[in-house]
Amino acid sequence: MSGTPLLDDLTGPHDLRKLDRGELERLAEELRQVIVETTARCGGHLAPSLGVVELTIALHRVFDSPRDRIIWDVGHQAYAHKLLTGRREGFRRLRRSDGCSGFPRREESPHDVNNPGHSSTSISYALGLAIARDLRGEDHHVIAVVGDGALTGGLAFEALNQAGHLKKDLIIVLNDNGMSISRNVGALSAYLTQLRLNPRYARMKDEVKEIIESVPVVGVHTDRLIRSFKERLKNFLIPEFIFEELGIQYVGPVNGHDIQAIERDLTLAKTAEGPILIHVLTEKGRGYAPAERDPDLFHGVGPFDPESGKVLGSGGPPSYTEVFGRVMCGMARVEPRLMAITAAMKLGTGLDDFARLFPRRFFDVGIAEQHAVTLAAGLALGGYRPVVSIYSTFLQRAVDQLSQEVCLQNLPVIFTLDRAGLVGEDGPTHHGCFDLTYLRMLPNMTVLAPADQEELRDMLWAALKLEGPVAIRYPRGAGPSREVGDEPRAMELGKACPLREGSDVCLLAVGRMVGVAMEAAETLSDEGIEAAVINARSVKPIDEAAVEEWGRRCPLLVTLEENVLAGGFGEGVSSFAQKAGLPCRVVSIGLPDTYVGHGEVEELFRRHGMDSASVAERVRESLKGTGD
Ligand SMILES: Cc1ncc(C[n+]2csc(CCOP(=O)(O)OP(=O)(O)O)c2C)c(N)n1
Repeated sequence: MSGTPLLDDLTGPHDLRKLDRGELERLAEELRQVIVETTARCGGHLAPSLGVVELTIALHRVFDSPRDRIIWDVGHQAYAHKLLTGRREGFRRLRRSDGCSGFPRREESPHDVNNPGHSSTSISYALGLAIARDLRGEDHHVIAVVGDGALTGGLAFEALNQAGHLKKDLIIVLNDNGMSISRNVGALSAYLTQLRLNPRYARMKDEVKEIIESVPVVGVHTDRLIRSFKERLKNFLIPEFIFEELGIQYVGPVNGHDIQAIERDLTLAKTAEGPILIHVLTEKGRGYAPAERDPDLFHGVGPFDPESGKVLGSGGPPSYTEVFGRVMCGMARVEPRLMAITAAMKLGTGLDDFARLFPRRFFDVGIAEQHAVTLAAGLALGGYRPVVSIYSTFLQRAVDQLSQEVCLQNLPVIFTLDRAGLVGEDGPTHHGCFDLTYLRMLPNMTVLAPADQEELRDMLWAALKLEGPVAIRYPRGAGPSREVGDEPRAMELGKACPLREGSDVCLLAVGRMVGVAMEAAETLSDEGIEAAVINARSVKPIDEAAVEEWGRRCPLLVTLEENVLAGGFGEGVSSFAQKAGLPCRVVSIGLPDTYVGHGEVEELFRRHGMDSASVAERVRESLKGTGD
């Protein structure tokens, strides 16, 4: 690796203005070098960050951050921004608990305006900040940097709608690389491609505008006719009018790897009145061949060999995601009504094979979780069996649709929530810590959590037979199953599964916590404390018969879940135990009422008293209090 003299000398973004053209290009190379080298060690969002290196340099040269406010949508592309704003040291331990977050964080730097992670929020934030600025009589700029993928989210449109109406000074930088995580989808994406690929529009638009405006208008009736004709002609010839019709000036497209060209347009935008959108064309993964070749894989990637681009540590037991994808294909072969829906996460949710094998039964709706759930409701009303696969954290977006559109009508929709529980390095915006709470509260919903990948397979097949909504949540990565065959075992939904006998304490565990409970039970056994372990499997309904039985056999019932305690499994068990008048004490172990930070999963488990040693200790302490 060569050195990074220019980056080493930077004390802050203001120093960027001292660099000449050649130096800026070399700085871009240095930034790429550090980003590749760091993500190769720590994992992270490589391809999105490589794509915006020149854009980030230009933004920090033209604007005066933190006085001017730069808001990154999702925030996964902000690595160059971090490096240019004095975080070189923390960046070395990117995404580790003692290093920089992988996303902008207000607590990390005054240059980070907000704490993003979920998509399509930047224009709303920016509009709010622009309104606040005007009310306070301030005069700084507000800039939202939003990707073409993020623009497929309904929230972005809600913000554009109001921005065009309020006419506040606001700069929207559309970072268009044609990619969401995978290739972007939808009519809007096709429209942007048209703008991108057809330079004719850029060349012609001024001429066309001039010609149309010069057509004379005479008489009221003719006036209306000509006006309408002019509008249609404009829309036909100059498709960027979609933004202009919304009241947002459009500039571009501009080459997103030409610092000077971007600076020209950004400088122009500084003097514009009202909202303005600059269409910047970038290449995802730019400057690192493996990421340019495979931007999907390098969107968010674990550690890899920087020379070859080979991802390290792949292979091994199948992940829950892989098992889900495989079972979906198996179920689709025997159930012709089965449909699969993803919200821009085809790869992440394991639906790539399904999409290839059953293209007419697969829908990528873009980053539109609310729509995904409602689309499923429509398909279910139409007689189909949709499976909606969304990460636990992103399904939070659609809680209202889960309630109103699915549960209220008791529709047979299967939800699979990948990345449930702690996800580790991506941190608080990405942990799936709330799903048991927001799913449990919904009438008609069945909520399941497998303890291993084989159980996931069995639950999916069992869920297919249910006539109402069912949600299955499982963690990131692999579980204890080494291999998973295709043939499902029969599973009675709603029944817990005893794994270990014991009469001193009963550990009633959900999902990944089953393994932790088993380990804790072994430790306790060595000390003469015999713990029963039950795999709860079903969080709703709770297996009340099992709770009753074990609550009468043991003086202490300990629930374990990878979810916040508020409204979770433990609360459900406690309230049942109280109602049934069980003689046992109930102690609940789960995540606290705080947002858990970023870091390795094992470390986060330890920190929050969820590893087997902490669980064993909690049991010892609690037994002291039972009086036995
Ligand atoms: C609500 C929500 N759903 C899904 C995601 C997962 N996600 C992260 S980045 C991304 C694609 C974003 O594409 P784009 O905005 O074009 O940015 P790019 O990565 O191409 O730079 C998705 C789907 C998310 N962050 N938030």
